[in-house]
Amino acid sequence: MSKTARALVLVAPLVGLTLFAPPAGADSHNDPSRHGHEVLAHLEPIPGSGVHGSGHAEVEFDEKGRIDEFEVAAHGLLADQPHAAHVHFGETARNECPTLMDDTSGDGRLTTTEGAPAYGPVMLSLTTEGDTSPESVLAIDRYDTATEGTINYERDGLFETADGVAEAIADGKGVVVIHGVDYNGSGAYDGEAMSDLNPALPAEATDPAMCGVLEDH
Ligand SMILES: [Cu+2]
Repeated sequence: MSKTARALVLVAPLVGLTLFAPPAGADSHNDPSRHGHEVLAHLEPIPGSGVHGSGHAEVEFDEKGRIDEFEVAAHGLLADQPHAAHVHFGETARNECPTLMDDTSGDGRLTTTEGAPAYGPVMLSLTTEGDTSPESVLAIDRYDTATEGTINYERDGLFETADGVAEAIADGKGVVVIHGVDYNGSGAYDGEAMSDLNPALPAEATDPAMCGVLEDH
């Protein structure tokens, strides 16, 4: 704690101020005061994706630290196509959005795999119904379609997560990634490059489009 902060902590109770919220991450996950705890992400285009737009995501936790509400709103995505969206997290990842420094192939585009050192593997699939585990990573018929390029995703109810995933997200390490781009401007997922995740799909269908880290605000 800085000298100034320490001085303020000492002074604040004296003057009846409640300026200081508990430091993020310092409280226990079982602390009932964490009820309603939420983390937010500002979503920005992935470098090299050709996407122009923005968005945000919001995750709410219940009193036991489980995820019980997830919202994602974004615009500027390829219109009227499904967009897979996930929370990525990895113990050894940088827990951030990738930059063109991660473009190991040097083609000026980031595949999902090239972004992994930044955001890690898929830990939660933001499907509209059914399973939300990494198994649903490309369950494309259960992801939102971007009507006129806009996604408004909202899912209530407890999300099943593997051990440590909800905690990692609550602690600001989860990265929201929306996939699906249109490099050639054709208005559809096509082109000669194939996906690094599924060789039967065009790369455009799975390359990352937007990204943001879920953090306390
Ligand atoms: Cu993903």
